[in-house]
Amino acid sequence: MADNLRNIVLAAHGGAGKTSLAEVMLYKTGVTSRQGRVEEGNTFMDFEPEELKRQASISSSFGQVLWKKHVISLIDTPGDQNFFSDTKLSMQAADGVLVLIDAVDGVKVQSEKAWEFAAANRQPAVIFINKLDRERADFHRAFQDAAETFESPKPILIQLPIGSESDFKGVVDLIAMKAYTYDDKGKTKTIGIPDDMKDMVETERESLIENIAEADDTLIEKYLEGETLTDDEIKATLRKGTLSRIFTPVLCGSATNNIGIDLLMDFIVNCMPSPLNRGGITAYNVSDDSEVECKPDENAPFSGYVFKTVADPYAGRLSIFRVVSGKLGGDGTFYNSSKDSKERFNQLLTIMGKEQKPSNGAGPGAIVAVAKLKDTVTGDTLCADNSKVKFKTAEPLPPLISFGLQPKSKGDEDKIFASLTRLLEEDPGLKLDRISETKEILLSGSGQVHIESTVEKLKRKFNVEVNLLPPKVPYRETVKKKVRVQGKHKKQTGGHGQYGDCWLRLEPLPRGKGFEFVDAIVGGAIPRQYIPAVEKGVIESCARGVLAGFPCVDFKTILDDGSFHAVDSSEMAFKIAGSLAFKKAMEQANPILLEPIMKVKITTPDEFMGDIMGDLNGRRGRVMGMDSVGKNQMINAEVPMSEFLTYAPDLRSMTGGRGIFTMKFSHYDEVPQQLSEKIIEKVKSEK
Ligand SMILES: Nc1nc2c(ncn2[C@@H]2O[C@H](COP(=O)(O)OP(=O)(O)O)[C@@H](O)[C@H]2O)c(=O)[nH]1
Ligand SMILES: [Mg+2]
Repeated sequence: MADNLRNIVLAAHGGAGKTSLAEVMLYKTGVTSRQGRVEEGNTFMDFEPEELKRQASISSSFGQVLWKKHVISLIDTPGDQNFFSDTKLSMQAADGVLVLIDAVDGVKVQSEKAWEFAAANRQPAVIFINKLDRERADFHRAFQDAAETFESPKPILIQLPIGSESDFKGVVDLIAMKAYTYDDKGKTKTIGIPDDMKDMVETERESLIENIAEADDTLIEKYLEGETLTDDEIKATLRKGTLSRIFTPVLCGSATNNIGIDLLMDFIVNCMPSPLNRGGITAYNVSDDSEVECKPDENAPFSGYVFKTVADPYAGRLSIFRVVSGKLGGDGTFYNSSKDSKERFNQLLTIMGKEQKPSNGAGPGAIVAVAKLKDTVTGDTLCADNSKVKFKTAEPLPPLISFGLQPKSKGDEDKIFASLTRLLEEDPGLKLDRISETKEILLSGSGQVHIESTVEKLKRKFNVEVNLLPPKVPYRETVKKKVRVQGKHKKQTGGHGQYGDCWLRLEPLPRGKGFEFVDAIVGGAIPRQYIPAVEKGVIESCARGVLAGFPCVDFKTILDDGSFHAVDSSEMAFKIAGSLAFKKAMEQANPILLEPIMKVKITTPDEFMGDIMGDLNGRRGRVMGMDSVGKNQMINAEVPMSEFLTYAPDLRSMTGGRGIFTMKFSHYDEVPQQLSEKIIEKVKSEK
């Protein structure tokens, strides 16, 4: 079974035609009875409302076709940068990568990124130049583009198109030296190689044979000695060279016009890896961390890893995983070694577009799903109880932008937080935070569209609505001077009075030290039981500083004197006294604003260094160092968070999408005076 299985992931930038290509394969093999179109919102692979609205995939999806006694299991991925964590995580589940190139637009950045993931996974690839029927399609320019951007494994042409743009009607196969045309139903006709192509076909065939021969030492010798290579030798070496990543064969056609699709599926069956070709995957023994190889062997203990989770408010959580070794029945149990938990499942499932079909078993290489596991999330390893191993799985991309979420109906905060937690299980590229002092919910992701589509899903799946607020900076306040003040709360009119009186010293502490309270009362000036009340008063009022209401940090208060009243003093009275004292002290102690400073790493091709450095300067950034990494430069810098909230789109436009960055919190630092005034002004005007 594993021998006849081909797990193929479709990868490329958005709009290259991945979903359309999967669609035509499903149609051609009889899985569907008509060929849907992305524009009409009726394709097999795009079915989520958020995808239909955008006419683009935002989540990876699955389907299987049967072709020449082989199962081709297809993974369609989103090509947009906003949803690329899902693409990255899903790619690891495949054995071979099918990269599409749009014959009009050429190779775009996200295709390059996908190519890099494939290289990191050591996955063999095939390139399909698509959309040759379109106006301004240019096969040779597209191939040139591929050859330049995808240097390794070197792209080699194994087909040539017959006709171009609206006259595009078929393909010459340079291996079999045959020509095929297609009618408007996708039916194939074998024809002779067109006369006007004969010269070009000869030249391209010659350079193809040379390229293929290079993958085999004895073959290249034979070739260089001028001997003719047999068809079998050529075919076997084409397969061998593809599987060992010596070259990447390039095919061509049109997904929507059903041209060249049969040849593409032939190629997948003949030259793309089966799970057996992929071989064992390295895991770690849970007991002693030693390396083990999990081989694609049905008789080995079961192991697999979860690479995707789908949240469904009704059906529960669906965990999608790849079986690496061993086999599973239609129901059963396994062990989750990432969570140290035993899991049970009632029904193994195969995913076909939006549907899940019961399956009665799965072996090495199978991509299957189960519902309602209790502890399992994306990235977890599942294994047999008696052979506990853990895989190292791909990581999502770090979030780059954050937005505040405001419930449309008051009081929905907790529901929003709970529902988002469920959506995070499905999308590990998201990050959720709750700022404790403001209760504000902060959602971070890969880009604005990522956050917006998450908010749409939140409404559709969980029926809660939110407004997106612009990203907010968590400023802090602190003091610069030492002061000593009195806080006195006295109310002695009518019945039971209130009396609390304390003397506080307020002193600055170094950055990052937080808050300290020192009890320096001697001689019972304030009775013991009231001292914690004073501290409480200070803590409560320092949550809202005197400048703009941001929490006050990095200070020390010393309680050194006070007085009390035998009848009227109470905890409440001393708490109020503490709070009054703190506010007064803070006002006198030269309060200032602090802002979060982020550590950022920016990686970019050389040529954009000048622009990026100039831009960093304008953002009050401090460059800490530079390194070259391969063909790129990496800049380490510290930048105020407020200047970096929308860096992602800016960096993209500065570098044509080639630059990437990561950032994390470093420390708090003083806001420059002028800026501080503006921030305070702004906060006050918002109130
Ligand atoms: N003319 C033409 N259009 C195509 C072809 N393949 C895809 N398209 C169109 O290109 C657009 C993007 O296709 P889609 O499959 O969604 O691309 P994806 O983002 O890579 O999944 C859609 O409007 C398709 O109808 C093709 O071979 N020829
Ligand atoms: Mg798509």
